Amino acid sequence: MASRVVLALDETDPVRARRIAEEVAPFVAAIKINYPLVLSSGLGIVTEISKLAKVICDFKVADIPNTNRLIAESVFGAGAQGIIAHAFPGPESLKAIREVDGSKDLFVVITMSHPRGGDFFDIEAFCSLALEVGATGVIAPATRPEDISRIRDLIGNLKIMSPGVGAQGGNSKEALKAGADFIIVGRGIYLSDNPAEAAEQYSRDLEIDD
Ligand code: NUP
Repeated sequence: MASRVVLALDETDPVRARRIAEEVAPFVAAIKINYPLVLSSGLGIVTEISKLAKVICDFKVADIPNTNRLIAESVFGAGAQGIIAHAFPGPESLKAIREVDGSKDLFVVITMSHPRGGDFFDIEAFCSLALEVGATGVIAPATRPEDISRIRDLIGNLKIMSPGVGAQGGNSKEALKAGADFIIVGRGIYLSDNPAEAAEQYSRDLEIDD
């Protein structure tokens, strides 16, 4: 059975983060690493964890094409399989990431999961941008399944990864029913007493045939 769960490893203690990654890796499709862990532990943590699981760097890259390219070179060079970028800087900024290494995964943020997190995001324009640049997939909020459904209709078969499950109030099954391929869970796993068990439980709840 393939897991549809992505761990958001926002644990800032590198020792704990390494231990959680080792325990949880067998039960997740990927481990998402964001600024809190890299700022506390250095980019080397991406290399270490990418030996245990597929790593997606959630750096919400949002710069001019040249800077996006430099960031993507570092991230992919460190061993990450994927990167998350913002859409609003436009097609050239996203294409610059794609051109670093077309075999890596690029996920584009369409709208965000927190309260009023969608106020400044243009779902339709960002979905067409994700298609135009050949993104692997998009980030869409489990806290607003109605947005996931709308995004699914706009992006065809691009992958949808949905954060906001658990601590932010979103429901994993609702997100999948609305069209998500993967759910992203952070605190619901890494703050639990038994992260491996929590990850396995989230994963089992969403079981699908390979
Ligand atoms: O819209 C978004 N919402 C969100 O929570 C886009 C994201 N990338 N995230 C990230 O997902 C957030 O930065 C964190 O790393 C993770 C959710 O963590 P948690 O709320 O499950 O602890």
